[in-house]
Amino acid sequence: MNFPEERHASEAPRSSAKPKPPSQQGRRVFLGCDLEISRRYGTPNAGIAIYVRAKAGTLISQTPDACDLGSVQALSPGEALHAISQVTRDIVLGDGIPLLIACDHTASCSALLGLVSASDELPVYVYFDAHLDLGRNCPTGDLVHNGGFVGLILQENWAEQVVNIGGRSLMARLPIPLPRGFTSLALSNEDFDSAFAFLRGKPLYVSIDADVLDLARMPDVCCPEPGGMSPESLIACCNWLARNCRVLGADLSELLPDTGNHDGATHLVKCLLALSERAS
Ligand SMILES: [Mn+2]
Repeated sequence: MNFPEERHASEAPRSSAKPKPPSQQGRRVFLGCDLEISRRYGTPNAGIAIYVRAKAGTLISQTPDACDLGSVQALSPGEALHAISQVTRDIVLGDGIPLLIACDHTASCSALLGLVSASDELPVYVYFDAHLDLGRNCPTGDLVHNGGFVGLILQENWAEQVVNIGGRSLMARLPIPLPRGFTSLALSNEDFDSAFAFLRGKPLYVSIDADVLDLARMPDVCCPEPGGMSPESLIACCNWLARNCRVLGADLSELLPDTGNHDGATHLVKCLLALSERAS
């Protein structure tokens, strides 16, 4: 992958430029956001990145090439959006893979923008989600929220194409024409080689909404929908994408604290680690 000019030695070091942390090179870099950005739908989950660390922090610290920058320090959703974008950009410029743990799904937009600003190629935006988040039931232009941000990504051309996996909500099933550049795949089996053939070799940004998982197995999600993917199928899918595409960054959102022994946090962090596993 080519990087923007500021990465070249001849351009570097300007006194105002932040040096690239060498510890990030080639690493999976976790980043949290504990503030809700723009929740229109579902149960609020502020503080979820701290919760996920409490449940799955050991998994991160025991992964040799992973590190955790902690949560962005922000006093408002606007500040959080800006911080996520800046830090994601820095991670990508340092040749790391950003892995965001956020509250509402809107935060994904910000990480995608940070990644795009640091790269000379537009990724495919792949998101696992029971909902399409296209804002098709909202007034025109009302897209900056967790039920419309994918419509914003399409409208602003922030991705080469957009691919939903696991859409099953009522809106997702309505026979309304889908926007150009958008695909929704309902995986009925695990023949990923044929289902994902069109993604092979492409640069991806992958976003996981916890509600893609089977509600019976993982009920602790902000916008529950009956049915869904098994946890085993989701991780198999993540492994396929990591092996056959170039995953440049990923995120996780819309999870609630565990009400039983489902341990969605640990499973979903494993999915982020699977996605960011680079062939050595
Ligand atoms: Mn959703």
